[in-house]
Amino acid sequence: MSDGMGGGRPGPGALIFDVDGTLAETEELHRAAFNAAFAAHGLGWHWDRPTYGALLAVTGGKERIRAYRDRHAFALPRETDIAGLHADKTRRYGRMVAEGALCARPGVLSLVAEARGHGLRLAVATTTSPDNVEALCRALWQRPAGEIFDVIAAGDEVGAKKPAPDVYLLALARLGIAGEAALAFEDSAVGLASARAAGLKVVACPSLYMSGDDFAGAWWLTPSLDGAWRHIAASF
Ligand code: XBP
Ligand code: MG
Repeated sequence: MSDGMGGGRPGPGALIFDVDGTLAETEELHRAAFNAAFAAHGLGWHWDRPTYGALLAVTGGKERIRAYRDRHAFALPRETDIAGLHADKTRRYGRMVAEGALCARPGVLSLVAEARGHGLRLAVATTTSPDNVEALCRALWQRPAGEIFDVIAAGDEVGAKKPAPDVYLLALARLGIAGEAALAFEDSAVGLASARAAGLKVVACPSLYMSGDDFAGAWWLTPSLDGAWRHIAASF
């Protein structure tokens, strides 16, 4: 095994984390923020769990709103309304996160600490916005995102969102390493496909909404990241 960094230490040189569903079970809070924004804008829309579960196949909140509007032929007056509506949703989500509505998934905090302690670099490859990553890091670690992760790559920075490899390729480029030197962490088949297409091995840890996904192709499929560092250090 090589560390991908030329240092001779076994294991990966960097860990790249998905955010929603991987660091925390965020999607019920996203759903609440979408519904609150819809109500505030007088739209008469409400996404229940089955509706939202189906809509999660569309990655990205703006894209999800647009897909719902288009599928149901609801009229939103102008395209700009989607951006405004989504910005309102993001503000509401950020406030809920800051109020303490989320906690880390089991094993996440210790995995990040152990990887950091062993000299690995840490990155994020997410479909959500940098604002949401910031809010989540402050809630989970009580520290800014830039103190937890060396690199943050977000969906709006790339041409195509997951399952395209773009956001992982951007994270790798910012880390200055090749895909085989890093290990990705994902909760969904869409995220798994994105990371695999960028050349990464993937630890798949299905989230609540994604438990029915097909995770074939994962390097390691596990229900929890509790104790994950030991497995990774021994097996990568
Ligand atoms: C999952 C997503 C996101 C969130 C909503 O992202 O598809 O769109 O559901 O976030 P991840 P936004 O890659 O982190 O799993 O409304 O900010 O897009
Ligand atoms: Mg995810």
